[in-house]
Amino acid sequence: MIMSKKVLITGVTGQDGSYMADFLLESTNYEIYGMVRRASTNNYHNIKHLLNNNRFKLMTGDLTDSQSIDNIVKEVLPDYFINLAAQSFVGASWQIPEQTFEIDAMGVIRCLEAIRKHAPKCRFYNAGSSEELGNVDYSPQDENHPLKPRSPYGAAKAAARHLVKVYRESYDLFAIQGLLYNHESPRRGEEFVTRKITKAIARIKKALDYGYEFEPLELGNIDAKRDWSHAKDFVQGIWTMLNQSSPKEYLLASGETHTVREFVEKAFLYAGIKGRWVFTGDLNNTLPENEVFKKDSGEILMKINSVFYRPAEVDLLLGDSSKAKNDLKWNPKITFENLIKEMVENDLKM
Ligand code: NAP
Ligand code: G4F
Repeated sequence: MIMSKKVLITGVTGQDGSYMADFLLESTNYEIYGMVRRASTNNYHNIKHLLNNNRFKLMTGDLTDSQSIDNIVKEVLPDYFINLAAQSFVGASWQIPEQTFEIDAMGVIRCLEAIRKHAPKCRFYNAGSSEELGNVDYSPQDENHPLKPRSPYGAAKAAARHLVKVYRESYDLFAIQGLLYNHESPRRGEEFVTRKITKAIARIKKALDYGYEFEPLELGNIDAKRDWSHAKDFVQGIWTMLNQSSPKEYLLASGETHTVREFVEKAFLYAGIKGRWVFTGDLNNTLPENEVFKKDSGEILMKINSVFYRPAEVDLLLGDSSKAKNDLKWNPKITFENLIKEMVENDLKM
């Protein structure tokens, strides 16, 4: 009897993990093992549609607990181990730097050790980030750009990149860390800027439609530039990376960069709300915190709150994914505009 292959996905309750599970259940006949950590309240909203699928099984483990990772790998003996779990919010990584490093760097050692001991033929993917490049030297960035992180999160992911390489070279493991730029979707966590914007727009739209007062959306640095894509396109890229003949690492990005400001304008427009940028108060006062986005009728839609500024910022991200496109035939389909439309429409429906 031919045994079905087994894929272990950590971070399955998150954005990428849940799309990866969807994609593999649809496009393969493999058994999918999703690792979840114990939580006091239910956080299965991204995977509730999978819970009755008999090829989808949940395993309890935690990247901070080596015994649990070891046990899961020993029991499942996966053919693929896709590590998407992380403390993934850059902003929080200054408040919880130790926990961020514990999960995002030490957690990767725990995965690699378990694979080395129990499943050395398993193909391992670790989720790398454009945050590792940080204060960039040139644009667009490519796979050769030096690691220059600006946050505890970026530093932890950079450490993980070195660890993956060390284990690959020391033990001949198929272990890679992709270099992925920002990717979003209706399943994006609510504190990340794109989803924070689309959630707030849905709230504001309702208030405008019913004629009641509302609090504006509050953001930090709206001039930061990001290279945004759709998470669905990226999980396919990750899977292609894992199925090459040899373990090579690739950069996935859209090749376009946009400011947070642009995202705000377009997202409001897609919700049917027209706004414009205005400085409030004294005419000479062009400090960022004095700029607002408002309707001609006077309602303030968005204002700056310095609480959301970071101790150090990555000002510009723009990736060149031509290697992935040429070698892997990776072909992302969802445009920046369609990504925003989908996110706005989803939040308006909720
Ligand atoms: P996400 O939605 O925040 O999901 C993170 C997942 O990690 C959640 O399922 C979370 O579980 C789990 N997790 C957190 N700490 C854990 C621990 N100690 N043990 C086990 N599981 C834990 O993140 P995402 O956007 O899908 O990103 C997936 C991966 O790609 C992350 O590693 C992220 O750093 C990286 N990345 C993301 C982007 C992007 O733009 N989205 C770009 C580059 C790299 P709970 O539900 O229990 O919290
Ligand atoms: O949406 P963000 O929090 O994403 P960030 O920091 O770029 O990190 C995301 O992408 C990385 C890949 O580059 C991933 F590795 C990481 O896991 C995560 O998925 O912030 C985007 C930009 C930043 O410049 C931030 O300063 O938006 C700016 N921003 C302005 N106001 C804000 C806000 N970000 C958040 N979250 N909230 C604000 O109010």
